Amino acid sequence: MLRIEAAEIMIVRLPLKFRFETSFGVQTARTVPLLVLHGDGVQGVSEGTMEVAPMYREETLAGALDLVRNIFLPRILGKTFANPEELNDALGAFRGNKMARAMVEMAAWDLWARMLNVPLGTLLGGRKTEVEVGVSLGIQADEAATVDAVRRHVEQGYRRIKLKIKPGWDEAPVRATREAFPDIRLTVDANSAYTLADSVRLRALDQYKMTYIEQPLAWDDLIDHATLQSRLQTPLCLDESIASAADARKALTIGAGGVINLKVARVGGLAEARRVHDVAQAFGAPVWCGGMLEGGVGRAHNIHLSTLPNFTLPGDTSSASRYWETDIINEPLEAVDGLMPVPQGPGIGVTLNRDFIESVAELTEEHRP
Ligand code: OSB
Ligand code: MG
Repeated sequence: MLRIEAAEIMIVRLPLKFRFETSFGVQTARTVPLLVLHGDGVQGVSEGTMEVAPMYREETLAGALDLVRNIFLPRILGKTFANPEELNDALGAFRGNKMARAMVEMAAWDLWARMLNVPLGTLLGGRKTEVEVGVSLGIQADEAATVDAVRRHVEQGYRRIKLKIKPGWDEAPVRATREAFPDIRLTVDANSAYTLADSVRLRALDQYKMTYIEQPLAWDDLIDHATLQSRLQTPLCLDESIASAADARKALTIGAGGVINLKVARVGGLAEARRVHDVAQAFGAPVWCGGMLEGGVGRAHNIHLSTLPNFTLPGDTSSASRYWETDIINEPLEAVDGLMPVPQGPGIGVTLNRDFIESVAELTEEHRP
């Protein structure tokens, strides 16, 4: 049984080691919300991926924390559930707000796996002991800087290079990268910066033999992506537009893309992520695990999810040391030759670095029934 005795919310601000520019803005730090659920002498932990401002999708950190504190936690504190799915049902049948909900659900899964004394990936049905990973590289100053950044990461063994693009900065970095590295697995991510009116520009990318083009069109669109896909040879990969297994089914039914970037929080938690994984598998569409510049807790969750069988393309879960001088967990999460070891031990297999968290926390709260 899953008994929820108490909860903690913590917020830490972590400076990024690199400047991360995408079509929607520049990030130099992350504000990381953490949720710890306590029960029967065990603790389960999760990390929120919503940002302070709604640039990627519509959720905000403030809105999500308000929901977690005032709606979700009161429904589970002091209560007992048969499993994480039953706990998720108790959160209520609300609209949207998947990232807020995922925070609670993911902590419950970690707690559950620790109570059962099994790795989270195993509990979800995954088998791998290491997962293939690539990197997501932000927009660089020019072609030379792009090729330099690509070279550094290819040399480290990353299995796929993803370049962020935007209108006016698309074919140039792709061409330069392809010329320097004819054989690497290459992709681009536009984070919704284009419209159907850009079809011809996007078609120019077909010649660079990329594995996929990620989320070229609007964050909430499927229909235009299907139209665009009919005009391109390169498969489209959907990120922002997939918020549920139903979205995945609809997208794959209408041919809005051939690949799904699966982010747990975006779809509302691990159980729904597994359903997205299963739908894609039924359609013969590969999935890979996306990243949101997570700290060690979110990163560990991502690695465990990636052990499921239809994660057949390298994910974005690159080494923690790329991002942070000091992480929020005690264990290193480092890829070797593009393979990220799955942390063993119960649950997500990592532990909070409480001393570090306390030293940089902007907020810590305890909630009891
Ligand atoms: O679109 O995949 C994305 C980061 C923040 C928001 C959206 C995205 C990303 C990344 C970074 O691409 C992936 C990572 O290294 O965690
Ligand atoms: Mg993306």
